[in-house]
Amino acid sequence: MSSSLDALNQWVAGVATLTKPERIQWCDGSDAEYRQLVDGMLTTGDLIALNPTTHPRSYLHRSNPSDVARVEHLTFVCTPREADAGPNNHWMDPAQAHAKVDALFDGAMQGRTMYVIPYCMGPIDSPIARCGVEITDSPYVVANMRIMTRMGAAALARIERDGSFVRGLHSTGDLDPDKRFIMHFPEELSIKSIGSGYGGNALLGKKCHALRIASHQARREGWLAEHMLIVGVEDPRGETHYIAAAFPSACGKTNLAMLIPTGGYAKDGWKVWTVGDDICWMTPGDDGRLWAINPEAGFFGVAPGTGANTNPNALATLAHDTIYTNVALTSDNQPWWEGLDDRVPAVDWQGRPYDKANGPAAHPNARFTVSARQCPSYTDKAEAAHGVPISAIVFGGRRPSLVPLVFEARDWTHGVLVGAAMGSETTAAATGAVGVMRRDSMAMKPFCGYNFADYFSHWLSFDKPGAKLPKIFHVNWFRKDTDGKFMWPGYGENLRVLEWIIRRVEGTARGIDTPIGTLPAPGGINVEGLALGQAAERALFEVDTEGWATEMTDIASYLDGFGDRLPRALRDEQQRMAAALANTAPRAWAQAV
Ligand code: OXD
Ligand code: MN
Repeated sequence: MSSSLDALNQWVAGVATLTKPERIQWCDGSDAEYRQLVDGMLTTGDLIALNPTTHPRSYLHRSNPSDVARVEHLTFVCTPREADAGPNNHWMDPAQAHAKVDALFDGAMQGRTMYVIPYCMGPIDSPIARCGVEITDSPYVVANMRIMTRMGAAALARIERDGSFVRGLHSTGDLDPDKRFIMHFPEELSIKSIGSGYGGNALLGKKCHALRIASHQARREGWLAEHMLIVGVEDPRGETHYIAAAFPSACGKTNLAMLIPTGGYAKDGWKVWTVGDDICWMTPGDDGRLWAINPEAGFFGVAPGTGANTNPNALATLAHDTIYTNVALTSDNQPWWEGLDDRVPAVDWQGRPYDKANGPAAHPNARFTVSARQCPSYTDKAEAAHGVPISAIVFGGRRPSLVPLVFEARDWTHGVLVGAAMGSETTAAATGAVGVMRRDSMAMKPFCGYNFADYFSHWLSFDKPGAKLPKIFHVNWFRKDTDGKFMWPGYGENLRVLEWIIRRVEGTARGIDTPIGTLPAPGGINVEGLALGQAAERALFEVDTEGWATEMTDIASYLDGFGDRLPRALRDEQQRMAAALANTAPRAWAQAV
């Protein structure tokens, strides 16, 4: 037996001694195993069968109402030195963290089945893919991991070949929020999560492995693990550019990844291909370009807001074989959420008869888990071992004011600053207040497994001789007018912005240089048929130099928080931008557009 399988067996035995399960089940990822798990959960009530005519083989899971989102304040990066975790993470000394959670894991699986899940993040034969093993006492987690990862026998065979794997230990514990911890030990390639059954806290292949542990690993090995969707945009000539875009949680990554061309774009033959909706692993290829894979095999998407007008591809994807979490039900047992349609639900996400006095029928962070292969726009290229070449990187957040619809960074270093300075309003994907503006560098604030200052240096290090790096852009779909209404229609119309991005990459679209970057030249973005109105057209394409000067001061103090560890080049870039803004007459750029 190989040494990695020996190590795996020893670890499983050690965990069993600690957690004392009634039985151990090694998961093979087969259909029969999935059926058996689902049948078991239907019996215990962990799953509720949905209307089999409208939603074949689809189920609802209701989580404990105290356990519906990621818990950033209970999520720790446990590096031997606190400074290595950085001000962007909560830190705990590894020995103390192990002791704290091991005490909670002691006997935690008594009377329960302990599942051992070998999984692969990425196509099973991809050199960019990495494997892990999750041990859990939650059959809901196993069923979700089967959809979200390449799980079972093939992954175990790869672990044997690779000789190493990430160890993830999970137990739902007693769901007491005071005994809930999501601990990461990047240097040990291990994760311990207890007290939550929620996806981002419990499906350890996703945020814990594919972002926090992988980002740490990627730094050491020279690649990038990012909170990005990957989308292919094919123009009428049949040329496809792949774009990787980082938006914070619940800011439209799934919608952009599944965009459907409408109007003239559909008529002219534009096509959009989905590679991934949440996570992107990128590595430099022999040709100097960045090549990317989606390490996941499914979508764990936010249901509210998903409808026929916003994301028809998602609706088609959800037609069958889907696990829903915390959605509402109609009287004939169909899943329902705000934004789906105008039916009135019968039962809310907590199983109570629907009463609007109790708030939304579906939890705002209600989710669907579904295989990517069910998505009509999913492309075979997502299964390519070497990945897809990335032409453009896009950053963006929810910015109701100031930030224009789109701009392009001057060069890689400026682009890294644009990503590092990203701000966004918080959403329901994590516990805590919603709608509060915070800096969320590269949309990785909750997910970077090490000090952001070192992460920025790592990003900068890709700019070296021979590199053919993607161009970097920033977008903002969330600009609001004085009545609080969105100025840009978003969704399918975002293809207009992607077209400009692609044309910039090809060198055929004109732009205007401004102190914040290059904006579209007048007429550069096709706004035909949108009836934006003059005020919106102006605001979406203006640079408010005074507002940006204030923004730069705020960015400077954010960067100060990283002290001496912050790379000099990033500080210089910020000062260069601030000086350019100071030397520019107020609103000059708005007039140019
Ligand atoms: C997610 C998140 O679940 O970012 O994707 O919270
Ligand atoms: Mn996410």
